[in-house]
Amino acid sequence: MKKLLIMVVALAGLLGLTACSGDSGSDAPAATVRVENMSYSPASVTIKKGETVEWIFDDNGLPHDVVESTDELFKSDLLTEGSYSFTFEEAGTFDYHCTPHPMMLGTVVVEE
Ligand SMILES: [Cu+2]
Repeated sequence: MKKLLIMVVALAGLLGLTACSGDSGSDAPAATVRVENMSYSPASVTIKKGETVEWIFDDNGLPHDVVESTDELFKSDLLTEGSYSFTFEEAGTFDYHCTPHPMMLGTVVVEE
């Protein structure tokens, strides 16, 4: 009986942990860009000021990065997997590219 109680408590703890980690709330990205097949997909996203874009790297081990083209406002590491996020605090149109593959181009439009 005592064993069962411990199991229930452990299970509740596990569920609580899961709910907590899944609830990233206001930090959840407003737009997600997949970096795959030598391109950004979608190549252009539109968000509002203060929102976050998340790039997910998944191109069969091929390394890519995400670098803002005018003055490197944002710049990820070269990544073969995982993700990179940037929160845009000002409105504008931000073009970006991939360092090893300059033909890979993307745009983030940030509205007021
Ligand atoms: Cu690339």
